[in-house]
Amino acid sequence: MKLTRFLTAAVLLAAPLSYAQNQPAAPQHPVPSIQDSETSSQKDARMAWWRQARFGMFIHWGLYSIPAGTWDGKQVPSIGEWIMNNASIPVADYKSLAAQFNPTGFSAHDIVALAKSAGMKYIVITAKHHDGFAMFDSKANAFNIVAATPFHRDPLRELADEARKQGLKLGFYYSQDQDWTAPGASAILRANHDPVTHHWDKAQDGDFDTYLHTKAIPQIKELLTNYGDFPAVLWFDTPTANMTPARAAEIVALVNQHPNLIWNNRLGGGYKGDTETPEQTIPAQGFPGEDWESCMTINDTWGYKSYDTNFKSTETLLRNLIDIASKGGNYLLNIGPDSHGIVPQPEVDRLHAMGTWLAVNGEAIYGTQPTLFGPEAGSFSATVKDSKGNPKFIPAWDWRSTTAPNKIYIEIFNWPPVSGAQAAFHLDKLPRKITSAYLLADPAHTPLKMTQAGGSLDIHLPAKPLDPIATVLVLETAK
Ligand code: JFZ
Repeated sequence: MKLTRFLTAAVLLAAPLSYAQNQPAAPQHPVPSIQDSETSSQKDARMAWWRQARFGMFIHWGLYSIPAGTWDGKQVPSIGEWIMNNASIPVADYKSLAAQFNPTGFSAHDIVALAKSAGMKYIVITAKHHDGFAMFDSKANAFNIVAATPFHRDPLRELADEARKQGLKLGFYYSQDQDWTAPGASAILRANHDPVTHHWDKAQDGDFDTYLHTKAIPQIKELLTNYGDFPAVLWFDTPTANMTPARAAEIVALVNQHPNLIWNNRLGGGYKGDTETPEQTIPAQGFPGEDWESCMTINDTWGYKSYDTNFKSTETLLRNLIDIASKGGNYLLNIGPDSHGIVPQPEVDRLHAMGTWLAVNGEAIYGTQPTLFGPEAGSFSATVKDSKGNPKFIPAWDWRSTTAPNKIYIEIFNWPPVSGAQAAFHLDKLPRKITSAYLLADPAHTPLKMTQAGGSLDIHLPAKPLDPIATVLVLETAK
């Protein structure tokens, strides 16, 4: 009773509810970010292309593609871009790799065309990873691809020009906190996931603010000002305790000057950014009401490793994309070009296969809304616990669903059993009235027979799926 009265009073005292929801959140940061002050409709406009996109290409590419997972004749376990840290490579030795970096096989045209043919709508590339090597023309710091290598080209500029030509968005990953070759910056001891400064070379010792003011901030400025309308996305990573609210605020003051920019939740200092970034996992129910993006490797490394051939199947990759879309997220799928700038053929093959599927079925993915059902995604185990001790989510792989204003899409992985000459797709509960049904891969969109019994519906399907991985059933709905 009391609560109801309080709520009524609160609503009456505030402006009408819709208006109240459209008000900026109270700034609680040293420098308020755009997210702190914009209205929800401004946010919708800023996020519109990203929400439509659903599928992007992550590129981890840098000097680490030269050792490619091997140092001093020994294979170094774990992800390739961490080799300097994992093998405790001295700063001078690692920096000397730059002199041999001459990736003449790199073609911005081909990489953008690859992303496009895969059905990806944006690219996020490592402008500077934790090793501190800038993959762009930097006046702020000489350890970069133009000044320190025989290549002398700026791949970010070439990618920006191509992305613009081919109609994709381009974003930059920038490791703002960890930098293993810059004095004073952070280094995390990965083995322990220990967020303390872990230096293995006295050349790494120094003052964090000096690093921030002489390298990170000037380079972020360069990235924000030298590439025209790009970056569309700034992808920060691995903030440690060094990324205090006050330091993060200095970066926020910069990104605030680019009101269309989208940035992730990995800046640090208490800033939430725009996007949740689950890594190597797809959350059981997504992040309802939030923008999120699962980033994943295509094998087991981000940066190229010559001997990592554990490539995920096209089936797994497509299921991931569809699973993510059905939960309202984006899929940022990584490729790792080698030291010549060439994308490994198994990666190219899988992206082409995904693009072939999307060319037919993309309508069920791009710009769609999450499922109106839910249980089809799987369930929490009553007995098995996850690493945090919570019930483990066990995904089911029969089907997923995505939603449009007048359509429900059912992406069928596991074709229903045939009875007689036909299979049938059964739905118990109908969230909307279904007026007709057809298969998206059927060019004629031949109407499928439907039988209704009580509240449930059976759609009669052909005996065999139209696609070996996922056949999309379209249900036209009265809104
Ligand atoms: C980071 C990087 O260290 C890695 O090299 C790669 O770039 C990846 C995309 O991001 O690794 C992380 C960051 C965050 C988590 C795990 C690994 N996390 O939040 O679980």
